[in-house]
Amino acid sequence: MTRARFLQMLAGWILLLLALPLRALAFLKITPVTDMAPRFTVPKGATPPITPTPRFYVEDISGVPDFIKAGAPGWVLKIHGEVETPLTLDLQAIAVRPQVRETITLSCIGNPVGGYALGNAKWQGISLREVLQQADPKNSAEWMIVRAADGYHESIPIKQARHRAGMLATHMNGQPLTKDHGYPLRLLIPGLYGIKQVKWIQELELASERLPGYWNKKGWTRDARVQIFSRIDWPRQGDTMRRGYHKIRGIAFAGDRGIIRVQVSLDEGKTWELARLQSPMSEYSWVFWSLRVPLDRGHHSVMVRAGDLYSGIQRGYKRDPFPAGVTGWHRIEFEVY
Ligand SMILES: Nc1nc2c(c(=O)[nH]1)N[C@H]1C(S)=C(S)[C@@H](COP(=O)(O)O)O[C@H]1N2
Ligand SMILES: [Mo]
Repeated sequence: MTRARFLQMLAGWILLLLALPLRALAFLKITPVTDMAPRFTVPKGATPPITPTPRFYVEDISGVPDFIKAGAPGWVLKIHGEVETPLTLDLQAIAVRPQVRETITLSCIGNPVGGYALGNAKWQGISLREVLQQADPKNSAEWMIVRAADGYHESIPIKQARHRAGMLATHMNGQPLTKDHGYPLRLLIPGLYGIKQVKWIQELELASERLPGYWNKKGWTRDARVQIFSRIDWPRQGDTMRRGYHKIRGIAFAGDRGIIRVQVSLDEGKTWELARLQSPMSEYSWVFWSLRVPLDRGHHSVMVRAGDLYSGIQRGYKRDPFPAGVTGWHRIEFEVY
């Protein structure tokens, strides 16, 4: 063993010992989210309908891999395993296939109530469903295992992988994917949290058994279906404003299930008023809601909840992001003078 290797090991053990108390707390549910840490910014003004790429949240286990930093020389995507026709696609082969475009909102499963670790972008790429059709999975293929250049991996049931809008994306907001967001190729399947939307993809393996995903091995959900989410964007916590009419507004999102209503309460949940919905940019995009209300002098609170096509109204029960995404209503307080 070299000296450098020994020191590296020693550092590893010390870090592990330091991490142990944190882990113990995680078990007690005091700090349940120890290492899922999406990086995001809270926009100063109104939330733009399409999140500009530089302001789109970023989340990954160890940053951009060196191979990608170097420009991913000789990169290919391998589709193999339980298929009749294994495929190898390079960037040229991907560029000449029919292109699909869709607006899809992406949310980190670690996003807290009222949080900003979600963004909406216009994606372009090739249809995952068509690639799978061409590879021709055998009957034994139940799972699609996705592997990436940073060692990250996920398993997706083949039925979900065949989602009609599932995409292998090369472009985001009209530009080639940035390295942060998965250059040269990332997965996007509407309805699922970010943990399934693998960046820097190198391999799709069709298999009869699933391989537990990176986060699943740490106790997070195995299916990662997006929970209904709604957020108040204006007013902000602690704002002050003059008495009179004001427009409360925000966003709501439910993966691929479509928001059908948003309700707002100004009396701690005793009564709920129906907000106005803007038409969504796509079936898979967040929607903007607003409600014009008269406000009298005093201290106020506002809460929001949303409903989708299939799961009724958002539950008020506050649950941490771990292990399956937050539930609970966003609530803020403000003053009127
Ligand atoms: N290869 C790889 N893909 C990944 C991850 C990762 O760590 N490695 N993190 C996932 C998580 S948890 C999220 S929320 C999304 C975030 O995508 P973004 O950084 O483009 O916003 O990427 C997903 N894809
Ligand atoms: Mo995430």
